[in-house]
Amino acid sequence: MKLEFPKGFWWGAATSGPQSEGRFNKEHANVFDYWYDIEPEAFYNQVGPNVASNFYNSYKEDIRLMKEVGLNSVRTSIQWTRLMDDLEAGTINEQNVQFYNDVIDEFIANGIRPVINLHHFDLPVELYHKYGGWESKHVVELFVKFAEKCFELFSDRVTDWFTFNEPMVVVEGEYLHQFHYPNLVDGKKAVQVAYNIQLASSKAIASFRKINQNPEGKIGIILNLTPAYPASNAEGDLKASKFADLWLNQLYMNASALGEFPAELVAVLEKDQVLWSATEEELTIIRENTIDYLGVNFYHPHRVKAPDVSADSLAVDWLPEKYFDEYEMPGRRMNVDKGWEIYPKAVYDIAINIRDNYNNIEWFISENGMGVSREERYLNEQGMIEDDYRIQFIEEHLYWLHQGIEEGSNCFGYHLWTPIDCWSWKNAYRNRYGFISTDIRTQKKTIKKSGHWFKEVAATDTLDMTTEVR
Ligand code: BGP
Repeated sequence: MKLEFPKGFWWGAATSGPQSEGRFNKEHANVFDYWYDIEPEAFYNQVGPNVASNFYNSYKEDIRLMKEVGLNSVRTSIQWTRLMDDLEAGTINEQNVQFYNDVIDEFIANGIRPVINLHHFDLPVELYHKYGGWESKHVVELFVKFAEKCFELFSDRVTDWFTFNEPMVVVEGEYLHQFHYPNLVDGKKAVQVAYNIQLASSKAIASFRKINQNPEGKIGIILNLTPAYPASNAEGDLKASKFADLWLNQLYMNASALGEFPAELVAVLEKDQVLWSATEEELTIIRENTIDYLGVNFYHPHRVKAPDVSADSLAVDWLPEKYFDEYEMPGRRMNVDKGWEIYPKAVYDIAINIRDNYNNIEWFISENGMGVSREERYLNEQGMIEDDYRIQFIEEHLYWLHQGIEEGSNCFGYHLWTPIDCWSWKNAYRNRYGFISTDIRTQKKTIKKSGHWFKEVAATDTLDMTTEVR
């Protein structure tokens, strides 16, 4: 079966500054840099972000490899902690401006569209220590200063911009589930942080509209828009799924794409006395500065059920999870290494949701991928990793994406996480996702079987399915 994708489709991959560059020549530390400095044992094999995949030093060779696997677009992020000199004054570090200029020019010279994101989990830690990080509206202003510098410096060549990667993961990691420094559990703060990040995104978009130098320029946000499937049709499970969808998906999706937070969510937060503090002026900024397009990261679905314990018996003050519990569906198909369910059809459900509920806004899959550990198990005699499981994984997701496009969803691309195996936060280099492998001792990089395979798909805009879709 051959599936044709629209001409001009983005065939690419995504990484981020903090996960690929390494900390070379950086004046500031982000929350992960700092966490590693104070508690290296929290990271898999005690490997931190100091070298990552060495992109700061090897970007020329790395981009050449990305070209070799046929990518026509690549997302990375500009690190706030690298670009800026004085965070308050909004002054820049000239040497690092040069670095990002060189990277952008190198992508363009290799025929690769640079897609630039501004925040990928990398809050400067000093802004947490001084102001409470995203709890503070002053930090929102400092982020906008950084964003404005990026637009001034690079929007002559960069046409594709995104404000935040997975803001809900920042909320969960920093304020609910303890996987991003400062590892707090505080539902009320989490709600304010969720709001402040949306405000930061909308304000950055407002600045973009004034500063952008390129008539082709567009700006959006990257969301992990993951369906929250109910465990059953029982009323409690449906209610749980409804709230999970409001909190996990609609909060950012509605505010970013439609300019309004979902009224039902606001009503619940108000009733529970945890609603964010917002001014009319801020809400107007959010209303008037919606996104041009959207990136969707999809790895695994959420499955939810009615909570086991009654909400009022929870020990902590307020948590969104008082309204839903995670549900492990019997017989679910798993990527055991990462512990995530594999459910490719969700991509179709996402496509239809965007088509029907969000004015069929333009969007692309900005991350999808399969993290596998000890991939050297699959090395062949020529030294290439034969990652047929990854080819199958991509094919199945592309199949359902294609189906969504056929039915009118306005999707313009697919990016794998990630071009070159990179550093994965707490998991460090445990699970590998790339088209290209990295030997972290020598930094030798080698194209995997999936990379060679993808080149053909990208060159022809055609997927010749070898996998039976399940
Ligand atoms: C996404 C992040 C990426 C990347 C990816 C893989 O949520 O945007 O930065 O890390 O997940 O997940 P992990 O690194 O946890 O294996």
